[in-house]
Amino acid sequence: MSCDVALETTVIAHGLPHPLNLRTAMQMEDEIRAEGAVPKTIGIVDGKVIVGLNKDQIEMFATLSGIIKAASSEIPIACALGKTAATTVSGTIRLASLSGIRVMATGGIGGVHRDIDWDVSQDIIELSRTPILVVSSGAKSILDIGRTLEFLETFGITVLGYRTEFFPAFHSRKSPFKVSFSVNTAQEAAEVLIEKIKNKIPGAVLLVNPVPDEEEIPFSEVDRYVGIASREAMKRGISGKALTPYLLKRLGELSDGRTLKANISLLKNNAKLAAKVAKVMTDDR
Ligand code: PSU
Ligand code: MN
Repeated sequence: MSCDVALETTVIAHGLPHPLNLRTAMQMEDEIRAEGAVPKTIGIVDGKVIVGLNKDQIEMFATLSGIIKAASSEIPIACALGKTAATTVSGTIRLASLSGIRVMATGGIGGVHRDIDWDVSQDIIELSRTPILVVSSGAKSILDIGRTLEFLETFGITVLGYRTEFFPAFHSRKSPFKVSFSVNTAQEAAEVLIEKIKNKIPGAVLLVNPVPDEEEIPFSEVDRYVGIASREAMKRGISGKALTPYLLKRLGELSDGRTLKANISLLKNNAKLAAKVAKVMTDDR
């Protein structure tokens, strides 16, 4: 089994501003290499799926405007029409899994949006049918975390806290919600995935890893910004695929760049943990 860690391109193209996006993408790859694993950043270039983009290609995702945001359902469209598309968590784990990759790192998964009827991310559906371990810092604080957790449960996604008893809220180490189970080592986390696969239980393991202390922003503070940004989005009629990028951008402005700092810190930290899990998975085989 390979020692690969999959990384997404949506966070590069739509989640972080230039030039921080490029720097962070390269730093995530470096974190993975430093642990002795292999980073595979995934995207679609001119209709071709690429598992393991090179530096020039990553730079293109970081700088070009008008790149499509592809969840799993848009992969066939991008391929058939020869488009360049950044893959979300759902699109990335689908393609990673097809290549036999068993570990992915991201910032926060998509989930159930607040105050909007039925905006639920495809991330949840894809996590429910893909045998992969995804390291994330919980769900983005722009979401309804309680409802997102209920959906994770309904769809049979195995949630594991990494050295925490709380479900993290992306920029904050704790949300008001607890996780039922946690692990203390990458080894334990890898074993949970191995057992899930061995017992033929479809779906992913979501390993939730809180943002490092130094960059944490208190939940109540982020919550206030999210309230402001969500009301603005509603007023301006921003919805669907454009909503997550808009909210992330506004949080950065409202917090004087602190949400950005937290986002970058947790992305690197998650890449490192994912690499540790990938190492165990290979050494075990
Ligand atoms: N994590 C981040 N920044 C991001 C995302 C995750 O730190 O931009 C992206 C992921 O690609 C995730 C997507 O799959 O946001 C969810 O978008 P939506 O809510 O439209 O499903
Ligand atoms: Mn959505």
